[in-house]
Amino acid sequence: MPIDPTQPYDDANIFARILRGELPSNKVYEDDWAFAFHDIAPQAPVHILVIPRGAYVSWDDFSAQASDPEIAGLARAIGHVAREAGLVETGYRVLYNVGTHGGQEVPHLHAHIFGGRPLGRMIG
Ligand code: IU
Repeated sequence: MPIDPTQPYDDANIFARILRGELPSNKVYEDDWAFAFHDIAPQAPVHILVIPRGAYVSWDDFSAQASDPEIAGLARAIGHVAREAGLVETGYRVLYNVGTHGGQEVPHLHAHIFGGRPLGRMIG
């Protein structure tokens, strides 16, 4: 069920619980700004989610309210994870779903990294 991106941040959302270590995940990377793990239902041979440590519902509040170091930290983590996954030579896709029309289902900002096969013009 897609979320309303203007809803207040819910500290009990599943990715917040993964960040706090209350739920398991297949972690690939973490640093001061971001945490990355394999998507539980991969849509490509490589499908990794990268999330900020901060409490942001979507790209909307993150882009408006996050500090420059938080934004840079997430961007650098995405690039690092893609390089470590061996995706640079063949290329990859970074995608943020936002809100209802974007099909966002989990109300903690997450970047999808897709790779490992030709992705075509769009996913979704
Ligand atoms: P979306 O952008 O909110 O639509 O994507 C949510 C993603 O989170 C989706 O690809 C799910 O497979 C993935 N996911 C997950 O990896 N682990 C979970 O426990 C849940 C969703 I719930």
